[in-house]
Amino acid sequence: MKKIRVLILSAFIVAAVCACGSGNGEDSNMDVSGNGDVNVTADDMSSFAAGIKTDETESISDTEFVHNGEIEERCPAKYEAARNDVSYGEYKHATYYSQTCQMERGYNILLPADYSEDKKYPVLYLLHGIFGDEYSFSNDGSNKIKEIVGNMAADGIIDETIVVCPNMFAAWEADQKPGFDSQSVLPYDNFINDLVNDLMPHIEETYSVLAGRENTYLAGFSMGGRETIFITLQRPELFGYVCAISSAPGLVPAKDSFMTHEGQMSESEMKFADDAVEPNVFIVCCGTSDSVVGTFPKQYHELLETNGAKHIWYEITGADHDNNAIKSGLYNLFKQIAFDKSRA
Ligand code: FER
Repeated sequence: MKKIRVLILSAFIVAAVCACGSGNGEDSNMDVSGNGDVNVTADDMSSFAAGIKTDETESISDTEFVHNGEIEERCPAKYEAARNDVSYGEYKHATYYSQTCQMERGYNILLPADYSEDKKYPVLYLLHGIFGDEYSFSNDGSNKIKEIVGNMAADGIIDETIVVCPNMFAAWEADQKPGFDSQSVLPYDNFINDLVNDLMPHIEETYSVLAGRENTYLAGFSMGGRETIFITLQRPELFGYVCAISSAPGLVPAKDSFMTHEGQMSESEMKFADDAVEPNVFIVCCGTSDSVVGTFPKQYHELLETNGAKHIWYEITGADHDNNAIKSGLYNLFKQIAFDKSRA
């Protein structure tokens, strides 16, 4: 199954690149519309949602944790490996009513194993990639989210943390479907409204969470990384710690092999408002071998830098559009949180 997914995705990427280069798309998985945009009809797009599947054979460095502000490109084995003496949380599915979408919507929540109403916890909102839903991360054990958050808390590096995995496709009509064209990505751009006005209030009412930006974190992969940057720039007062991993194009006008992007904002708008409270930590990262979003995350970094928006940029040598990037981003986000809070 893993190999089939990789094959379908690889074939899709090659076909999309060819379709763009030649100006025609006659592959059976493709339907290239008159405006040059690509509509995906392949059934299994889960590799986009949560990253290209990797065989877990790569050796990872394993040094002692050092409490400093340095980025480590790879998540150390010590933090992604399941330990016998640590109890990990389990994902639970639940729903909330979204005024934004006018419908009941689902999310998965990873509560610490010993979650108790007597304690209060920080919350990480974690956004999936295109074609994904609230199961994209919870159904993929190889992203090691449970292990990374559980091990770092067990070692006392971070506080026990709740992870919320929403469905980022905030459609307002039942027949809207995700795809590679301007109309089909609008529900992703609408997620900011669902998150801020519906999901966050629901989480804060339903679970024992710590309020405020110091305790509210945002991260996302690919399409989720793009929306993470968008939401952070729009509402920096809500999120103190942010990580955008392998972010998809389209935040600013662009054209890639999948589609032409009108852009959610202009290049010069890609910054915080002059009087904004900025996040304490804002990471933008990407693998150096990303076969899906290429150098778009680097372009975002350069624009943020040009426009004076403080952030940390790093690359994960050799990582593709995959869980190596996701593990790295999450590990480094938690490491930065730990270091920043230790200095407070
Ligand atoms: C695009 C390239 C990649 C795009 C989205 C993606 C909407 C997202 C990939 C992913 O989420 O894995 O042009 O346009």
